[in-house]
Amino acid sequence: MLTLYHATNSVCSQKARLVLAEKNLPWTSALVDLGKGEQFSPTYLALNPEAVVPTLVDGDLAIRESSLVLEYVDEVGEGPRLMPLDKAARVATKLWLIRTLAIHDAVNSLSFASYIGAMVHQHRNAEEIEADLSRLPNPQVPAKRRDLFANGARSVFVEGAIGVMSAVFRDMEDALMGSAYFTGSSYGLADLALTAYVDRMANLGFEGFWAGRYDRVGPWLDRMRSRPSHETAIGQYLDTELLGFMSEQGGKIWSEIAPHLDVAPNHRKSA
Ligand SMILES: N[C@@H](CCC(=O)N[C@@H](CS)C(=O)NCC(=O)O)C(=O)O
Repeated sequence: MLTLYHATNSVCSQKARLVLAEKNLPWTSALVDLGKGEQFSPTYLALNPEAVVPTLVDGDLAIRESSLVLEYVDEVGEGPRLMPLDKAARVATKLWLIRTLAIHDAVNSLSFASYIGAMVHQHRNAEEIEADLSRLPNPQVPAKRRDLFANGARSVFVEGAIGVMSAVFRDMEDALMGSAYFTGSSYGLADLALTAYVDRMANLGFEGFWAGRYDRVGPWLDRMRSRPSHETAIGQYLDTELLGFMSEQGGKIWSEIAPHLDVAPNHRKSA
């Protein structure tokens, strides 16, 4: 039996739960409460030294990195493969999976500049925040978080995130030209991997990245949200209070984001 170490509202955990739902595989849930610092327990660090979720455990194999989890579950699960068989579609899928590292970093910056930052400041004082940051194994992460906590939407990381996501939505629109899915005529791993990030952007009230600019992204998100896997993997873990908080906090920084949407290199509106 597979065991998934995951957190309720983490985008990478959502990806892992989505693939388990799409492949209809049974799994044991091991929730890791990031707010309580459970990711730093010696038991969890032995599975995932980066102290991040998700980790999928299959026997004595611990799989870290959500994109690897997607590929692994797709391979071990029965039923139609979510990794396309067509060579070009497979390359395109792998490129999107690699790109999710940058997308994750950008969505993480936008989340910390808005609702996560607000949540942390509601529950922790400055000393506690520093103590939390000092436990993070990757020294680049505290530097980034300090900047986001101090500068919010004016952080250089938000500026970078806007550029990354502007280019991502432009390329999504191009990929959706002529097909309902990112890598061909059927739902695949690229659609699955991107769902959690676009869903988070919409929950933060950042639909302006695509609405009125790229006509195919909104309907694609609606299609992803109408799949039963969305409720199983994402919807049931989000309560209305949290959704309200996310959109309220996202709304507070949107006016600082919107004027910069065209900073993506080679930005162009699709015909
Ligand atoms: N590249 C990793 C990123 C994992 C990651 O950063 N996970 C976040 C949640 S989405 C996390 O565990 N953060 C821990 C923390 O904020 O302390 C993956 O895709 O699995």
